[in-house]
Amino acid sequence: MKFETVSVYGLGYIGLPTAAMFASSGVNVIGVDVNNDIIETINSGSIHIIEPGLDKIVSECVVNGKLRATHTPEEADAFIIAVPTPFKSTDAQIPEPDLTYIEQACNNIAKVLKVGNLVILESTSPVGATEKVCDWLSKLRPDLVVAGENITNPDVNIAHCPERVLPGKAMDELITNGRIIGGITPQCAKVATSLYQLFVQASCFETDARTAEMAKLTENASRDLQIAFANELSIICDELDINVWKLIKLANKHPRVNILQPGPGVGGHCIAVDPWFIANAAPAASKLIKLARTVNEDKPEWVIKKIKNAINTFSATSSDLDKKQLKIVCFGLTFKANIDDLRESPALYITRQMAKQYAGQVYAVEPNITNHSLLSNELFTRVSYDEGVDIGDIFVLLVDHDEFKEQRPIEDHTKIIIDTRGIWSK
Ligand code: SAJ
Repeated sequence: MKFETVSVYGLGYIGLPTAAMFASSGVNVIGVDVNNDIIETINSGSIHIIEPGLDKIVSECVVNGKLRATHTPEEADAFIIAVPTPFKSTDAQIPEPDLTYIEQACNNIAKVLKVGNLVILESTSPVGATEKVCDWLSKLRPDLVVAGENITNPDVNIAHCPERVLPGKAMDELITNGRIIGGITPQCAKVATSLYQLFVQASCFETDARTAEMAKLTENASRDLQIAFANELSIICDELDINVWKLIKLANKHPRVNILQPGPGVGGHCIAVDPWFIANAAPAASKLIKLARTVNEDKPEWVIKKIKNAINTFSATSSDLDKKQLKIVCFGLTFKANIDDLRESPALYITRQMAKQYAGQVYAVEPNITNHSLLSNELFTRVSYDEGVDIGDIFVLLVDHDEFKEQRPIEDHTKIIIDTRGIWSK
């Protein structure tokens, strides 16, 4: 099948890099988004997110006419849905996935769908979501035969091809990562594979849609579990006065052991979310998955308790004036190293909680957030690395940005250091 035009719904962290990849392989790409600011930014050749290498490709493809953004659906050969799948806002113990954005994308695609089209769901989705896409589209377009079980030669092929790229390395990983291609039928998977082969240099592994949905959730749940193990170890080692990073380095010398790194908690919009999609679908059977989530969700509170203990230690040996002038400096606010993404960041949560309780005494160093309006209404004060080092009494290392590894470590032994990432804990 020939793909001359591809339309990508949702121009965020996944949709825009994917749209840029198709456009740079010579396909005409129409990006569709609900946000007018995003549409204007892209049509002017710029981007609204930070992803190394993306700005150059977008600007080239906009100039050569291969990529444009709009909020109105237009005809295309293939449609890719890359919209968010958040939780419903309920008080349920296990959060429930919200497929509203996928349904809205289907409503729009249905307006321009035609015989021979391919529709791909890339958004991380609970098991069964791709079948729902088939149901929605066939109800909206009864004149078309939409892919489904036992339907041979449908007018519209449908597949789930989950995105699996690491933020910060998306442009490389889009090309070099293997793809899981879950067709509603084997024929749908084949058609979808031929689309991704336009730019993916690694293998495309074909399977059914439900297995592909579960595979993506499984990858992130597995990482969550491994991080939970590292986080639990860090708490145990703190009680036993053992350096957890040295311990992990030693244990990892075993040929079959590969423990991940502890941190202040798990952030981002993937690993902290996707395991709940499994737990929501099979609550009784997902014991370990739920427990790992709880361990990782509790870690920021443990760090806060550590900081409060440090404040008490400082206060026990200080004058009333020194207590009043105590300054806590938090290093890093993003959800992980060397990115500008604050979504679900445990570092930001910890800094905000401290700033609420110690008004005027909390400072933050974050070299990667240059857009100051993003953190303009915070109760903490932003300072440079050097200022932070000069003014602080308690230093809390929350994100292992390269800048923090490269710059001078804090040498003054009268200061208290809480290093949640192990880069200063020598
Ligand atoms: N983290 C640790 N210790 C570690 C590794 C990570 O505390 O050893 C923390 C990070 O600091 C961060 C969080 O976990 O707060 C998540 O970071 P990450 O680098 O593990 O993952 P993400 O969320 O940036 O991207 C993940 C990736 N999934 C896997 O590696 C299995 C990526 O490939 C997915 O495409 C992405 O989720 C997604 O979009 O689903």
